[in-house]
Amino acid sequence: MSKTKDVTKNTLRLLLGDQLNINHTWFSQTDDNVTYVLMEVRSETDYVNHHIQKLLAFFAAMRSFAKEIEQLGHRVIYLKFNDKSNKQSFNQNIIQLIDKYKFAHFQYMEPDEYRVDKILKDLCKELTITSKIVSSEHFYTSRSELTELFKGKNKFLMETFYRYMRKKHSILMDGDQPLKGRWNFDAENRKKLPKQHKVKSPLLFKHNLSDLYQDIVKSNIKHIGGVNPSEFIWPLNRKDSLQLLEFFVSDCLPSFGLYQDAMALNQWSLYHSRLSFALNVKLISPHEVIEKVIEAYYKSSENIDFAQIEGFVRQILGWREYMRGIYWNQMPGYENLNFFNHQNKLPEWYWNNETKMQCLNQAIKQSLDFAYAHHIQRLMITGNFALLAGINPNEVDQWYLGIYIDAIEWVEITNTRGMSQFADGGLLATKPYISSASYIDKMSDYCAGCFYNKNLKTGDRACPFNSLYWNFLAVNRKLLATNQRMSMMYSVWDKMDINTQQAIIKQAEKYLNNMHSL
Ligand code: FAD
Ligand code: DLZ
Repeated sequence: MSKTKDVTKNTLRLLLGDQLNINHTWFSQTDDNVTYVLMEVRSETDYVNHHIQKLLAFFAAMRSFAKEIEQLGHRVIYLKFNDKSNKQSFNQNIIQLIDKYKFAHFQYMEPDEYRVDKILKDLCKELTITSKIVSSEHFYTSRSELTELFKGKNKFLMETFYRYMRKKHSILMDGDQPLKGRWNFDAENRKKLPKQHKVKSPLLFKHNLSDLYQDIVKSNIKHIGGVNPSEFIWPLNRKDSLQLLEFFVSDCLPSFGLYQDAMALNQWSLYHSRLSFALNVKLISPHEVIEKVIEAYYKSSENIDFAQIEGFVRQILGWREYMRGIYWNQMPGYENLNFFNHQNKLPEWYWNNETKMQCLNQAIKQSLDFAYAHHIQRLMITGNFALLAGINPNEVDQWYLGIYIDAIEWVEITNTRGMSQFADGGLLATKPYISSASYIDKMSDYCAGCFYNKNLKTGDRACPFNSLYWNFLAVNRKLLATNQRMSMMYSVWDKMDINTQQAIIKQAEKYLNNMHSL
């Protein structure tokens, strides 16, 4: 550890709110010539209407990380959102700090978001001191790895990418073949939750963030959703994150894949890991999560079926890295895609869950209560409805980016605009993820007791998903009929008599014209 401070070597290193990686080489030794800065800025809090739990989680985790590295002996500047000297944007604060402390070098880690990447690149062009960008040392892949893998292709199949990753990193492999002889165990997974099945209560933390909450309210930072700030439930530091991983492995992993697509009334996270926030802010790494899960399998393969392990590894090694690759392949421009030219407004009830559709009511209520919904709720309930109802993808993105604790653009927009809204015309999904009530009923108990009737396509009590589903197919026939994977649905539609078809379209139009009161 160097104790002398040389002004000519004086370096400022920026840490973004999602760069809380204590295992980064930057922290392997202390250096008095290096100062770290973390900043809570209104440019980041105000670009979307965030859930209050997301704001609290980001700020509390950033504050805790700053304290941790300071205790290790690093020099740290921390700008709180209500500090008088805070200029409220990354670039203005950095310029001010360089001026004040005469830093001679500026360094930052690769941001995960294109917008922030551009802000910092533009800033570096303006600075009169030297600057350097380094890896965040978090992901398995580099930003450009997917682009290189699919060079010359116009379809980027996740399955191809996933197999490449399994082989490259020797994960769940037997030589060059997949362990257990298959790449995919989806057929064994994805069951409905049996009646009377009891899921153990999730591990919830109880952090007291009352003071921070009061300060946010006082500062008028706009936000949505509810919270009990004196018992904040999300992991805020590395210790919490590791504990949550332990809980997942012991209590959820044995049933993860099996009930991965299940949905149930009053069960907000089922067997999901709820690790996405900790992962996305880099409190925990994808490598250690995967290693822990595989280790658990080898320790007790009699309790944990291989299908569960493969299902989970696919999410992190496959989907997560794949989405990051797609993001850097497609940005900028992805944020403007609108394949179906959807222009409808998001119904008001997405913000207050006041809808009679029980599935949407449940998924939105828990999103407002916990800043969390699991994948199939995001895809097949809120996303499915938005797509069938022709909502403008900009509005859909704003909602997803604001409401979820784990929402950072690189992983939000690819999932929302790409996977869920098919706004990229099928770059990453081979067909739109849409369904009528029958899928929702198959995978959940939401339809029982709902105001609407899952079996009806027309009439005042007909489940809106039914007519909207067929209407979507009819309206978008030109864009979708050439897709082989849609042909079965079109042949079912074509077999309906014309009167039935007309009645369904009329019903859908009625619902679309009254979407806000559904
Ligand atoms: P688990 O079900 O336990 O899965 C484990 C981990 O796998 C997750 O923590 C996550 O890191 C990774 N993972 C799983 N599915 C995906 C996926 N499709 N893409 C990327 N990583 C995945 N995930 C985000 O992290 N941030 C988002 O903003 C986000 N927005 C989404 C929007 C829509 C419309 C959809 C359909 C999905 C979105 N996802 C997003 C992906 C996924 O729904 C969440 O990662 C998951 O629900 C987080 O909960 P969990 O940690 O309990 O996940
Ligand atoms: C999401 C978020 C919020 C709400 N606030 C901050 C902040 O004040 N300071 C910060 O450094 N980061 C914040 N973030 C995360 C960023 O908006 C952004 O998504 C990531 O840093 C991009 O990689």
